[in-house]
Amino acid sequence: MTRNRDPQMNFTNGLFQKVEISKMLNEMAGIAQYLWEKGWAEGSAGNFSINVTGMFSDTERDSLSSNPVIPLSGKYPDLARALFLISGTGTRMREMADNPMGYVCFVYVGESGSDYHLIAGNQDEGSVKPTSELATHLGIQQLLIQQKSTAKVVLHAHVTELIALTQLPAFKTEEAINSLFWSMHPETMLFVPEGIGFIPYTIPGTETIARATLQELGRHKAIIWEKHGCIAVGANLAEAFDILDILAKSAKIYFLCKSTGIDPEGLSAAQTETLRTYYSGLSRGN
Ligand code: 2HA
Ligand code: ZN
Repeated sequence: MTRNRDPQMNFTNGLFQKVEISKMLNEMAGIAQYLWEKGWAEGSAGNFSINVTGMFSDTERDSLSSNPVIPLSGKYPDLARALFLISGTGTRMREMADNPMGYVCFVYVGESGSDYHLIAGNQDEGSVKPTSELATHLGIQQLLIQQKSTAKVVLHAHVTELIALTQLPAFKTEEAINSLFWSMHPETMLFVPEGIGFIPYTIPGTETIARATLQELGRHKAIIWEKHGCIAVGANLAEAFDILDILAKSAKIYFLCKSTGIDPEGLSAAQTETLRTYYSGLSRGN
């Protein structure tokens, strides 16, 4: 029998035994299943990151420094010694739904903010590396910290209905696409009163898309990447998912109406503004 000679390795394994983390794995499995069923996670599409720094003590996190170190392409000084649970690159959401631990990894950012220690979820089955959109996730996570946001989760998915909207010339501006959302489904005003940010087509996974996304996320909690997909932030996975779901519903209503050959009526600009005033007096979820 092999003996555990390295107490730090013990804790590394213990990461997944934390009650909060096992609850989170259950939530991940549920959301991964929804993303797959909705058709928003074809192949290995979709990814997420969760800031779990607060769930571990400084000592526990520091002990993770014994894990392999990997340089980052950017520098994230505000993420120094922060810990994230991140979906693995090449991960199929439909597989994650059955075995969340096998398709996630922990990313522990080093002191300098320019490298990280990798702890794969399923160490028995080889290492899981973080999503190809890591730069975007870390950039957003850093912004959330700078903004003292309560959001801990960044979720990316290929929401079919929203991608389809970005294929239509009429909806390629932030103003046009938000007017559509609010006018097709009034509840989008409750979930995203500030509207979504619109980012013209850029190659996925690049620093360029990460930078453009950051600029927009200063003012929005959801972003659409033209002809690619969306990003939403939330206090937890369910909250980020809800935002995408409600926006998708709005887009779906539009397409359903159009499929009859008749243009939808929508809310008028005046009705939308009255709704904005009404909802701004209510807390979300009412
Ligand atoms: O995770 O969706 O944008 C794969 C992707 C890349
Ligand atoms: Zn994508």
